[in-house]
Amino acid sequence: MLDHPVSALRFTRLLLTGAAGNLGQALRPRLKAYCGTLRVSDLNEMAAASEGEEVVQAPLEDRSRVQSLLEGVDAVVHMGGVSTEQPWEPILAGNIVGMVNLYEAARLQGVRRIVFASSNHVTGFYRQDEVIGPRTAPRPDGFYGLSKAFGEDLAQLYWDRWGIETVSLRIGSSFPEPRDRRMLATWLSHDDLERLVVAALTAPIVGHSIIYGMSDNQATWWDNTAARHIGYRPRDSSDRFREAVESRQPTIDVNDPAARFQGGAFVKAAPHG
Ligand code: NAI
Ligand code: 15L
Repeated sequence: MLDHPVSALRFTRLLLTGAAGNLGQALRPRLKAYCGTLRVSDLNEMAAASEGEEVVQAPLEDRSRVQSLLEGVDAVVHMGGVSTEQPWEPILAGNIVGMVNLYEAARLQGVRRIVFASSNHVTGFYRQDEVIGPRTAPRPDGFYGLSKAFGEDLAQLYWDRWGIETVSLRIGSSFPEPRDRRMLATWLSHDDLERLVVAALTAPIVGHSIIYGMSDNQATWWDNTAARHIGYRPRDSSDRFREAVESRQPTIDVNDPAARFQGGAFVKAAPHG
């Protein structure tokens, strides 16, 4: 949790989807500093509403419930959906139909900005010895990454056609600490996640911008120069965990696709497994 929010109470009502998930739970107490009312939503049960909160349990694939979900909302932080490689059906429901429902509801309810949790798995089939940027062509590493690429294209359509702004965050690995050698390059601390989401919500003009969600890690595969206008400056780094991670995982097998490609183990995850 940041000590000094850049601006308190900028929004009347913010919607946070995926509030029962890992990042939703991390963001829920943090986002309260930036709005009068925080509406939180998920497919699964969430903690009861505290003061200044509204809790709405709803599946993203239910069009009419998503319509009501966006009523009276200034902006959306969209963390909800399938977050790993899964069979196609739940990905279709949460990440494809759910995204269309969310953007249609935004259009009909007059919501002007969405911060979309995309993923580094949109570009998971670039190699770990390549440095790419937000404008590099997608190379998804599975159905999950493909669904996030769809989400980014949908966001672009709603900007071009209806002027709804989106920042698509290609989040790396946002956990309390990096868990393995790959995450030394992909790690995004929860404090930097908050900085990134707040920058995406408050930057004056974003159109549809794509930015990799990472901390200031010494080794990185992503160059965010093309998204400097968002004003995100990470303040954490995976470097302080390097020694511990490398001693836990002293070697890597360079012939293993999980060590060759940026998507790590996702590049060999069985979609129907
Ligand atoms: P998570 O799996 O813990 O949370 C996702 C939440 O979305 C869950 O609570 C789930 O119940 C909800 N959800 C799933 N399908 C739904 C549906 N059909 N309708 C309504 N809600 C549904 O994932 P996590 O780690 O919190 O990630 C949040 C978002 O950030 C996800 O969209 C994920 O793809 C993205 N992301 C996360 C990364 C990370 O390092 N944690 C990295 C890259 C992207
Ligand atoms: C993701 O997109 C997943 O949601 C998350 O669970 C992590 O595995 C992350 O990518 C990653 O690439 O480490």
